[in-house]
Amino acid sequence: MLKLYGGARSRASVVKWYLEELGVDYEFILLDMQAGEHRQAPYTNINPIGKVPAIVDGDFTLWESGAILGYLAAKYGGVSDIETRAQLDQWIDFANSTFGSALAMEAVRETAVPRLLDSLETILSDRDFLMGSDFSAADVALGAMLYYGPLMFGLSLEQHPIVAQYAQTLQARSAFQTTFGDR
Ligand SMILES: N[C@@H](CCC(=O)N[C@@H](CS)C(=O)NCC(=O)O)C(=O)O
Repeated sequence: MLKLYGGARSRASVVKWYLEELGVDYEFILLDMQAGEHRQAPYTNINPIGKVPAIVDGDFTLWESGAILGYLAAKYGGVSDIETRAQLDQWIDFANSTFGSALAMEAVRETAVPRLLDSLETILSDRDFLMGSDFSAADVALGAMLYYGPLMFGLSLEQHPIVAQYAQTLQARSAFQTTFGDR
């Protein structure tokens, strides 16, 4: 069975959400991050960088939540063509890197985040999900940022009602509720 390694409130939840969406059987292995289990062997044999999440799927090991989402989409989510996979990676990179960095970096947050939200407001005005009419791993990556943003960085979606509605729709999904609902 696929093993997902994470900490009690960690980005492993992003991967957990998508595994729940896909209905893939998995075992969640909770590391005691307070005790530094993620920075010691045996976990560093799985992720030598010492961060979570990571997965072990049979003989295959992978870390970085974005890479894991792309892998799961290809292996269990029916994404088989190169172009679709590339567009998925584009959105996952956008969420985790471009949007995530803008949110996390205080020096640019106030200017960069509204600009990105303006673009998303336009993009999401003609589609339900980032990849079009179907929910995908891209929505997990961005949806997680739109969930963590208000909690951790004071992100407000008040000026961006389409993005706010998109975030609400994602958070109403049962797989999201199963993953984040008890927080
Ligand atoms: N870009 C990475 C971020 C991984 C990351 O920073 N994880 C945090 C937990 S949310 C971590 O392992 N922190 C422990 C540490 O840095 O010691 C991903 O999305 O997988």
